[in-house]
Amino acid sequence: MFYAVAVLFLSVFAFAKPHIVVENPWVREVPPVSTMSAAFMNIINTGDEGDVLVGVESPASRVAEIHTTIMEDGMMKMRPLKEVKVPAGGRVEFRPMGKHIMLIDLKKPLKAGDRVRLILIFKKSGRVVVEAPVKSMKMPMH
Ligand SMILES: [Cu+2]
Repeated sequence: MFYAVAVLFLSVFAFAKPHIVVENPWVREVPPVSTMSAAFMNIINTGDEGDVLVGVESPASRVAEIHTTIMEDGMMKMRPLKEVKVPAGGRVEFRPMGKHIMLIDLKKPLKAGDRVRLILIFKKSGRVVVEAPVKSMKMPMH
């Protein structure tokens, strides 16, 4: 009985924590001559504390960056982001024409059906590993 009470006490008063869930990750198929691609996903924080995405790594490319897309002088441009906040109970969408993970200097071409490992690095949750399928999408790059 004392044990049950102690466990309840701990679960109620444990430190608040973020809990990161990654939904629907995918990577855009690119022509064999292309050395860049982009990855997309929804990042959801079901925890009770905010977290921050601070970096990305992937064995598929030599560099991976967090980018956003902005309109400037009537043109779409990409900008690197140092971090992306994912508030408690919040959801951040990475999608074409918006935020994305830029895979730069691909080690080999990405074909539909391939899988790409992405390691999302969060300030509090640490490294979250995602396997993202490569999908063909007839859409503009960003
Ligand atoms: Cu980009």
